[in-house]
Amino acid sequence: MTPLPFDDYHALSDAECQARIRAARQQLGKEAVLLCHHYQRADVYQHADLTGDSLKLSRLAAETDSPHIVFCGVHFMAEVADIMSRPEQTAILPDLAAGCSMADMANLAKVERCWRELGEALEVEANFTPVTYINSAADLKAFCGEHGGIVCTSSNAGVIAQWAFGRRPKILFFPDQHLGRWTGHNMGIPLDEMRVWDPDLPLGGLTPNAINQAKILLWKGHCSVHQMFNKRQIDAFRARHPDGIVIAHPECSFEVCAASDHVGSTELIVKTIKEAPAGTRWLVGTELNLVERLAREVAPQGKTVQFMSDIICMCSTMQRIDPRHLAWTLENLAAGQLVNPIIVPPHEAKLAKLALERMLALR
Ligand code: CIZ
Ligand code: SF4
Repeated sequence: MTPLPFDDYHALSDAECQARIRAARQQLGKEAVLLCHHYQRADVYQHADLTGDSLKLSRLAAETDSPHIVFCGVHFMAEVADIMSRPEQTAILPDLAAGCSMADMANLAKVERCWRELGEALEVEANFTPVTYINSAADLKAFCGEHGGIVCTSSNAGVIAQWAFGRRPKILFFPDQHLGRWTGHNMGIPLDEMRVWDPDLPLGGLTPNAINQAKILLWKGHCSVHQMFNKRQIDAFRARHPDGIVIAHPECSFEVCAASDHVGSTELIVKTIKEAPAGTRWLVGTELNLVERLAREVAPQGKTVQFMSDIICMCSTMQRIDPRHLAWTLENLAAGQLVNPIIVPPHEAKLAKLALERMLALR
């Protein structure tokens, strides 16, 4: 049997898609569990069994009995779900084009070259702990597993960095320079001891002396969504609403984080605003779908939630998981056809799991 072709779904109306998603889910029952990341669009999010950040979702997925984990998120998240779930479970990404532009800013060839070049400047395995943000491909997590390194998320980066410094005096942090810088800053590391490694320049654009003096090398990567926020937007909000509270994701620039009242992961942003006193007003620097959903949820308590940017910026890759792709995936599953499974090669999965488990052991 060949899978149902996606082309047949292009012409479906939104209402038809929604009805077909519901029918397929009914038919599948416990055969499939549907996970949705906080950044997922509302017309997909409404079908979620489980919601959360990438880490929470992977933990929850592994706890379910369902053989099929339909991950409405981006590629690296489905990889983590595959690695952390039981062998008989399969992670599925409804559209394989749902990548993460930040994760794509580092790849294994470039990280291996960086490691080699650092090895020419000093004894790299004795000096650097590699730390990868969870927003990275599985082979980079495996690299960390193999070289005494670890994975971090935006919720636990501080604890992870402490662990890393406990093992070796320096950190190579990839792929998000902003999360790395903010984490180092919170540990009291001066900005000039955190240097950007540009993977497109020889020796990262640094001198051996600069490398020797640095505590953290920050990979030159960033999130295209979170770079849309700036301090001018915060200043304008504070001028209009002196009692307003500003909360930002650590993928935002250092300037934005430093000008905010709170900085934290999506889980922290959601929790902080949900638990805040009635009547408070918030400016939020993270993805639009999350902010709009949160605004609707807390409006009945008289809380006002406003998006930080004046222009619309969504995670366009996450957005690719739309009702058409979801209907296509689920109807194929209901017909006994597996489409878009995400399978991390076993050798890579084993090393990546080592780096993930080192993280999970810490919290
Ligand atoms: O780890 C995640 O889910 C991401 C991408 C962000 C966050 O802060 O939760
Ligand atoms: Fe990647 Fe940015 Fe999208 Fe998060 S918001 S998944 S970091 S592109």
